[in-house]
Amino acid sequence: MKPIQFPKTSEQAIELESNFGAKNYAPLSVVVSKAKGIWVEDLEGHSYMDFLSAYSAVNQGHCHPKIIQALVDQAQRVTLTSRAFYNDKLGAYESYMCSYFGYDRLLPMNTGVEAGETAVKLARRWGYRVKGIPENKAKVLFAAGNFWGRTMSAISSSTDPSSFAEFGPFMPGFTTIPYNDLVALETELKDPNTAAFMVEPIQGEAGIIIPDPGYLAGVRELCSKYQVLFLADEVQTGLGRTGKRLACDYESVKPDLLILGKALSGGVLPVSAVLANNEVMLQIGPGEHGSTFGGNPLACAVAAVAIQVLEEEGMIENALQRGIQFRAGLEQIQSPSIGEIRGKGLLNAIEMHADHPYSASDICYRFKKLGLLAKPTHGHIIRLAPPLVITEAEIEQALERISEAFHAADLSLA
Ligand code: IF1
Repeated sequence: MKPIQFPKTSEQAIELESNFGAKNYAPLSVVVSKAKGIWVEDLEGHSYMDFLSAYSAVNQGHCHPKIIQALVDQAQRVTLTSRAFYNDKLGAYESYMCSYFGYDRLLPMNTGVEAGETAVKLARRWGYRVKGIPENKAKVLFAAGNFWGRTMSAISSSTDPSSFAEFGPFMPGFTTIPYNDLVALETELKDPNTAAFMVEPIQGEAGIIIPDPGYLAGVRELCSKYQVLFLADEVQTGLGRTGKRLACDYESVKPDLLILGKALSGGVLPVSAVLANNEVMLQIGPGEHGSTFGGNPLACAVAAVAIQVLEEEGMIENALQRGIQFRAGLEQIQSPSIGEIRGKGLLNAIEMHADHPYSASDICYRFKKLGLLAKPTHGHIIRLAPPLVITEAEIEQALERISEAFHAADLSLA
């Protein structure tokens, strides 16, 4: 068989995908061929500031040298043993993570949604065996506007038709309640069959929706009061993204189950995890859950360093400070199209007036021509989330490009 021929131009790359790929994405027309830190480069050598960070999977910056070195070193020893045997990295990684996040145990998976599924299974099993919910009657609550992946369970809890339409029938036992609404939450918590409430501390896909101060503390208090597990989906908000180790840290609340993914590997390979204490985690025994790649030594070696560099290189504090700088700069951009600017740390969004003559997509296309990559969510919201290694000067450079894009768009309407 002939060896594979990779494209030499962006046009060739796009055409190949157009001719042979599934159509489950409509990417921005940029073809990334290499990346380092906050910068990505296309096949023609144009550089761009990455303000999406692969949806917060490259918090540590693209191709972080220490993470790549951990990958290369481990890849030359052993990459996958399956869990039929032990490997020499998983136990140390579990111990390291449990100590870092303050839980008894860790269950390793690969993608964020697998960790979410794992958390729901643990919650249901705990509901039956500890809370005493009748078999197959466990209810799990989710917040409207949630996004935790694309599996049948995840879309069964979704309120976004683009996620669930025409994929039914759906997983039973899931109820959605309004986000940021403690009264609605308490009403559902009173149902003795409620086992868990899964919630993002800040909703990502919904458009960087930040709940009122006290919401997370209220969730914690009410879940404890009604013996319901609080599952925090920190796949996108975790690992420094919002300027704290976890977004839950803003209110010093500790969820019963912590769901991590994305930047857990620094964007190098899929690594996710659920952390919980013994009362929950030990409800699943040998042979009752697992995954071929879950807990593989390559993932453990990479993830350990991905966490280490977050701390060693002060990325979390940098996210806090750069976020303050970034939002202050965004507020200076006087454009009639800009409605609200919001965010925490380096998870930010510009919400444009939905009826404005130009769209978020138009602006993102202008960003691209000015050397900055971002993607709209829900039509008129632009998510702006660069890697946490971004410097003060690079924030200023990005603000210049963002400001220029809006002013050029406004001038085009004059
Ligand atoms: C796509 C969105 C972001 C997540 C939260 C779990 C998962 C995700 C809070 C599942 C994944 C990804 C999925 C990816 C794009 C991206 C995304 F736009 F889809 F919604 F980030 F906002 N919890 N989010 O955000 O993790 O299984 O993907 O590893 O589907 O296009 P995963």
